[in-house]
Amino acid sequence: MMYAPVRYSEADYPRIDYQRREQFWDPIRLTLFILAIVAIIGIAIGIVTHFVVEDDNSFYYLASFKVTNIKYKENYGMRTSRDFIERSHQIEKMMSRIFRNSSGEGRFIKSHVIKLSPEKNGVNILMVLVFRYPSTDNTERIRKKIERILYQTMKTKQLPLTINKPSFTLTSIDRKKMRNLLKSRCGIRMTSSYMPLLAFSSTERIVQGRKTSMEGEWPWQASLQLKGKGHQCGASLISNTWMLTAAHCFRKNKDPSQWIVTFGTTITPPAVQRSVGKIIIHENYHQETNENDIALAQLATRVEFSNVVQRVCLPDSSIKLPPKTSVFVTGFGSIVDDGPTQNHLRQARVETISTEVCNRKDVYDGLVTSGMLCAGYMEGKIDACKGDSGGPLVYDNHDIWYLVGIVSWGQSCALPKKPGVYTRVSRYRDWIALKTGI
Ligand code: 4AZ
Repeated sequence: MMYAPVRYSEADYPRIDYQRREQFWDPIRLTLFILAIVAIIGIAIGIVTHFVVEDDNSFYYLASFKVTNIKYKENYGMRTSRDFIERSHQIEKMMSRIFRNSSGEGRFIKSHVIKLSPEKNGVNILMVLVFRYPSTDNTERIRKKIERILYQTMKTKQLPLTINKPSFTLTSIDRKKMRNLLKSRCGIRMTSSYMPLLAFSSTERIVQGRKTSMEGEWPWQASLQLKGKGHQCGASLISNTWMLTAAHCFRKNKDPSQWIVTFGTTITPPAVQRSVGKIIIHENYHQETNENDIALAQLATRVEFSNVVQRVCLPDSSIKLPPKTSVFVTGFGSIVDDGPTQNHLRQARVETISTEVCNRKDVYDGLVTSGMLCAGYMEGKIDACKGDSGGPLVYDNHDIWYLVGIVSWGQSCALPKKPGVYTRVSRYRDWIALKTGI
């Protein structure tokens, strides 16, 4: 069908104009317009994030004060003593109670007691406090705020410890100073104690563990590698030169010059690398029975402690972990029996199992001796495996981590009634002191 040709007249112009306007929103212009809107929203979010999140800075303070309602005990001088640990925990808990509610959501991060010293009619306490405030806030203003909160709480709340107000001093310190102060303490992670340990809910498969997500989560973990052959075993840093590992790691090669050590959550690239200067294998290590499966390796040059490299605490010989205590094993070992080494560090939560149960006929039938510790699950599924050997089994006592076991042996990995067997570190406390002076 044909139409008669259109005759344009003046009256038609508005229509043409209308059509032009419609064409303005052609696909290219529309895309550009949407992109511009997205960019504006992005920049706005960026600005907000910059002020709210990125600029959220940590502020460190050194607090010193006298507590008058307790008496000094000699063991307070020894940081690994039960007395020191219990008292420090009480003080840290009190600080958390004071600041967690009053200083605003998430402002108070953590506190650590550095030193307890004798004081006439009481005990002097030196501790660090970590807060997070936007960096637009100034150090002095925050210091005043902290003091105000503390004094207010002292007036209004019944605290377990009586703080002598005139003795209280609060000094702002920088991150480096704080790290130096905490250097004297072992088993501390520089991650917030609020960070969740997701291994509880993980479905990933050490065997059925999970990848550690944060650098510095297990800062004492080391990888022992043979030159040219790669990762062989795990190890744990116990001072700035000494590491604890399993004797069986050196079965094939005891020559220190053939070994290197790396730290960090990945083997490649490592955060820090060192040569090995010395290897000390327990004199009574028995390959056939796995007894005394413990060795020391000394780094050729010391490591600097940092957020990602830190030493773990050694437990007193008196430490007792009841059955079903929650502990963590970490390593670069395989995730299936006879599988390959993992480049990314993994962790798994396991539970201690009594030697009595572990020695049952249907479990290890008497093979577990007093220098060994069983951990895992009777139903299997979660366990250390090949390549995790020599690595740490650690216990968290109020945010301070202790090396309670060294991955040693087991029948295969994660089988029912065949839990992991670890060297019981507390049994070797004197041997370690004898060899290293630690
Ligand atoms: C190993 O071969 C090994 N399931 C280490 C740990 C365990 C088993 C074997 C524990 O090095």
